Amino acid sequence: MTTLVPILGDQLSFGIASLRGADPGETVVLMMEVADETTYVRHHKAKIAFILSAMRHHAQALRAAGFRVDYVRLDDPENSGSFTGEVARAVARHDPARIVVTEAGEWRVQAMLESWETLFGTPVEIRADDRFLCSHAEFAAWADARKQLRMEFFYRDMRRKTGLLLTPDGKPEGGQWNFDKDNRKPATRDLLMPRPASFAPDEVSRAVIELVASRFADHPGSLDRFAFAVTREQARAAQARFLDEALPGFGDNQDAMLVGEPFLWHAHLSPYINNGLLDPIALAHEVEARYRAGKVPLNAAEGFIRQVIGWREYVRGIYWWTGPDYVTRNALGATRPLPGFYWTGETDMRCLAEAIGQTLDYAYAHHIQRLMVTGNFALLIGADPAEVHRWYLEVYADAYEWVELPNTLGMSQFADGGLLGSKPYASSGAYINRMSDYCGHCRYDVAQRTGPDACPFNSLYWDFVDRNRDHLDTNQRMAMPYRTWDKMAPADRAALTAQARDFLSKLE
Ligand code: FAD
Ligand code: DLZ
Ligand code: SF4
Repeated sequence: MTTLVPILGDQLSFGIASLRGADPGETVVLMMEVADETTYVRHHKAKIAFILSAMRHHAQALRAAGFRVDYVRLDDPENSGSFTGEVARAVARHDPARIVVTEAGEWRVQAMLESWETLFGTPVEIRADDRFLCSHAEFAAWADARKQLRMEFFYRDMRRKTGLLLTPDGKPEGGQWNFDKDNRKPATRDLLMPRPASFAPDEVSRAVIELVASRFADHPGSLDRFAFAVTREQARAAQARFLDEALPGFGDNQDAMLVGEPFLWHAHLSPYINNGLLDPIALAHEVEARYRAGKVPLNAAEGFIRQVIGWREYVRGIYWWTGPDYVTRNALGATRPLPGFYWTGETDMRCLAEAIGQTLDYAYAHHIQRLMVTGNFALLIGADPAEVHRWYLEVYADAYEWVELPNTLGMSQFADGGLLGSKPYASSGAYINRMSDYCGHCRYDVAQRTGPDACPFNSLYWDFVDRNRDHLDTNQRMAMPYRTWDKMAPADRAALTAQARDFLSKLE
């Protein structure tokens, strides 16, 4: 009685639901490197290499634990190129009595899983992915009961559910649920700045890198700085390094940006959390333990825990609750193509050159770079949200649709009309100047709004506000910008509009 257990590339957790209770003697684990997954968008080369290398190492670890693993490589001449095609071939090879699989991380793949029972005439059990705190049903019950969704209230429920950072009588530690207002310090250079752990590619990674370099030469990004953890042990070492060195400064520096510093005090753990090498809930408990041991301040511990049990769970909830057509939303009617420099980093706007350049080098940018630099610029120019979504899904090593799409389309591009967040994350150059040293290294002057040296973000911001008045002027949180715009002298408004339109007309 063989059970076939397909394990997808983001299901590399030993405790994955589909393997729970499995008898290694009667189980065949199927892992599949397939062309459909590597090319449904043009993933960054390093992202593909990371995912495939981690899969190959996970297969070795499962074998060491006594499982029989049927592993299909990308260059296997018989490879059909799709999950469904590979499960079909595996059914023919192993004649399983049943298939057990953990639900997929996105609608596209979930539809495949749901087709298998009819296609193969074999019983298929699809198990819930319980690596998350909040089930789909629980999120739906929470969201259906509300007129307006706000992460902050969802987050408090997750704190209560886990008991994280609560006093013995159930109150938030420090008397507040959220210490975000303490987490907005601009970055200053520090010789002792933490560095995330990096790992020289081993033989398995080197083989994958070679495969990716030849097969995906036209995909964006570089393989030259590949230093990802690809085993559970390495990912745990990366986690330990973060907890010891960067976490204490995480809160204070969370929104900061510095030229030539891609990582700052951020964890750089999302690729490992999202593919299953690390357990996010255990990590949140570790962070709490560091706080209770007096090793990290409350604003750092709370800030980090909020990202993991708040934002991460909330965006997943939104993704599954809104349905497969969330991706088509375009509340602001934006249609402009993304400029070509998103794939090269070649622009004289220093903030964008930094954020995009490091993205192409490392398949990584931190949250504020994604939101307030590349996301903000795309929003201001009126870029097509579907295209912006594709770009983010391609270029980040941590990007899977369930987490990337709500962050991009909802939080960053306001294309869901304010379902996920209460106001557009649009800003002039002043925000970037306050939180970074980019402007001091830029050919533009952040203090100027018009003229050849004016920072483009300034006029683009006001043009965005003016252009989207029909969509935004009933939003309470936009009242101030509209008041300011209306109070401006007509000649100033006209000059800003002309400046922005001239800039936009010259974008590719
Ligand atoms: P840290 O800043 O150190 O944060 C700690 C952890 O919290 C992260 O590892 C991550 O697991 C979690 N986290 C933080 N913020 C979020 C969030 N908004 N949503 C979900 N998890 C969060 N994150 C992804 O994991 N995958 C994506 O594809 C992705 N796309 C994004 C697109 C846009 C436009 C924006 C604005 C944000 C996106 N994020 C995405 C969220 C966030 O930027 C990344 O999780 C974070 O930068 C990962 O780096 P880190 O591990 O150093 O995170
Ligand atoms: C992202 C990705 C890539 C690039 N390649 C593979 C692959 O070859 N095999 C695989 O199992 N998974 C891959 N993945 C991750 C899947 O796309 C991910 O598991 C699904 O999006 C989950 O819904
Ligand atoms: Fe970016 Fe403007 Fe600052 Fe240049 S001046 S780095 S374009 S915000």
